Amino acid sequence: MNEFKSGFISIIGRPNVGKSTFMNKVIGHKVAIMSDKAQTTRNKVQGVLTTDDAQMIFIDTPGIHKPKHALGDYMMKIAKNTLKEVDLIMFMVNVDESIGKGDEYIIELLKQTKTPVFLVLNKIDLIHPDQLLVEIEKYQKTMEFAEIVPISALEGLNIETLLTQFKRYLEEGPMYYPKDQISDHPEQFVVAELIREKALHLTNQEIPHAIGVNVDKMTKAENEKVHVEATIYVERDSQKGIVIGKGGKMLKEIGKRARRDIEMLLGSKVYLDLWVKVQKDWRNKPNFIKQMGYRE
Ligand code: GDP
Ligand code: MG
Ligand code: K
Repeated sequence: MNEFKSGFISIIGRPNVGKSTFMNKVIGHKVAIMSDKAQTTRNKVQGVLTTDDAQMIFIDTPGIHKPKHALGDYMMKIAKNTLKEVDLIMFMVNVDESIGKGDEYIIELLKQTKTPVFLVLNKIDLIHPDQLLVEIEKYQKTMEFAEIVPISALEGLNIETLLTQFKRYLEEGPMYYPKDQISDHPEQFVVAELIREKALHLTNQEIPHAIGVNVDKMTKAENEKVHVEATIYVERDSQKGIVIGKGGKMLKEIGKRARRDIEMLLGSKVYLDLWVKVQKDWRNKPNFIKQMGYRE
């Protein structure tokens, strides 16, 4: 019989290359949050894939970029620590875009770590096969990769091959998580992220990254609905107006859609109580960020 292998795999890549899409495809549950906007994933989200002979624990690293404000610094620290601790690094790029400043910055970081780095070229469904070879050559000039694997996370192309390659690099190890566990994330954080996702999506571009969500309370009495109380934080009064909408219409819609997803996540009926508060400049206040659950 084969030995059981296990390990931690960090997913790294600039925003919108498809990291969350990949996680969702592989894990098959909506744990990581998908969005067209940058930086939706702001905390480590682990997805656990358990097969007969291996367990892979994926960590969805926050989008690395040159820090612009306090939250940026905070994210960088999380990312750097993550890279040191994991067994494998999966560096994902969008093969349909040329190597950007963000990629170069990540490559500089990756060169400083001893952990094996897989280059995963995502979105091959968008390019001609000839172009793929050209792109591979370009990346090969930047640093030494353990493996280079082209995939389409969206269409599920070549993902099995990638997982097989991962397994080759993992060492014998324990089953860290029970078979049926897909995430070690506190439910409250996932709930907050689901609400944030709806708010971002519905207010579309009007409030790019000024929204934070905190779950203030989550309780369940026997045989009753789960009661969730959450606050949506914005930076300005005008943004509060947008999130609430005319006659509360927007907030109602955010709540309706978030509740649907939370019910799926928890497998239980949910009563969702949403509040909107203005907290000026919340992104630049490290203490406030900590209070909201962005852990170190
Ligand atoms: P993240 O910021 O790296 O987590 O990226 P997301 O997973 O949120 O994906 C960003 C966008 O790229 C979404 O609109 C996805 O549907 C899209 N996307 C992800 N993977 C693929 C892919 O393989 N092919 C195509 N065509 N689009 C993709
Ligand atoms: Mg993401
Ligand atoms: K939170």
